[in-house]
Amino acid sequence: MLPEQASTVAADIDNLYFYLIAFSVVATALIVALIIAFAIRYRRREGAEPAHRDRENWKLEATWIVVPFILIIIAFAWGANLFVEVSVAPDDAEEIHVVGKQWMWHVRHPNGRREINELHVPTDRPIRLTLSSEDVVHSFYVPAFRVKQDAVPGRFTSMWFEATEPGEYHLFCAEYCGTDHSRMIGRVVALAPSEYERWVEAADDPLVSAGEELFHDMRCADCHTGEPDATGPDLFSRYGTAVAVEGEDELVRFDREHLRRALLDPGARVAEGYPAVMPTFRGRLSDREILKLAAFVEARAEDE
Ligand code: HEC
Ligand SMILES: [Cu+2]
Repeated sequence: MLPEQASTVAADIDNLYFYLIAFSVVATALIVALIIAFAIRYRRREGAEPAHRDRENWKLEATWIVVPFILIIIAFAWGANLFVEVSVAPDDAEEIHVVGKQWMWHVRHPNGRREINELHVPTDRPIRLTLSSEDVVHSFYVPAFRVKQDAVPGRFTSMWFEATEPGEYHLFCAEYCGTDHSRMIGRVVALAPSEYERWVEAADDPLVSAGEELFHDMRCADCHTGEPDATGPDLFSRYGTAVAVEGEDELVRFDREHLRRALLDPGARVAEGYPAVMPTFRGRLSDREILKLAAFVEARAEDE
């Protein structure tokens, strides 16, 4: 019913939540039941007007004041305690910078490694994210960790978590931020600490990261999502292979040159089975930018 619990605070937060729900359900049921029972029992009847009687029952009065009071104070103390725990990062937390921008997340690791719409973190180590925004308010939300924090332009905010289970988790923008808000999604990849070290130390080619940013900025990612129902083909699985082109018997090799031609003259070679809706980027992309895009597609293709 709930997303998996993949951080140190997730179980505590769920337990508090269940406690509040249980309290509300029991209190509501009790009140509704009493209203109905009293309405029937003391309804107005012909010839049987109930007489007014003064009755005092201090025990009953004390019970319905003291019991809910204690239950609510428990919720308050528990919630305040948890709130402080979730708000204050441990001193030894590792700091990662995250910048929200319509409509993507830029991530920068302590050693300078960057990524987009993805956040790699080690498990069993507290991580503090320092968030900011380049344009409007976004919100960094990882349901499996039970953490969410706004990224606000003109100021830094922060959040922290400690992942407990290696795996991939959803990352959502949880603040409506414009047209493509619903597509401002990504993933958090929790790796065992040794694997994270290897990942973060891996060479980060500036050409590739510039290409990745262009890929998002030029909206390539809108059509080339990699999903089976996407408008355009999955470039990363096709790059380096021979692909079928409309109206040609022979397959053509998907290399840098094919990519360049697809961008500058998309109508000339249309991938078989796809509509010819790829816009031309002639005049909108410089040769250098095409090189960056090619470097990114090539690097991602090698990863897969
Ligand atoms: C409006 C949707 C759309 C956008 C935006 C878009 N493409 Fe495409 N792209 C397509 C479609 C559909 C095809 C397949 C038909 C074709 O080849 O013309 C395609 C084909 C391609 C191909 C050839 C793939 C193959 O397998 O033969 C490449 C390379 C490519 N696109 C790269 C890009 C890059 C890089 C960008 C961003 C600068 C981009 N596209 C933006 C829809 C899009
Ligand atoms: Cu957003």
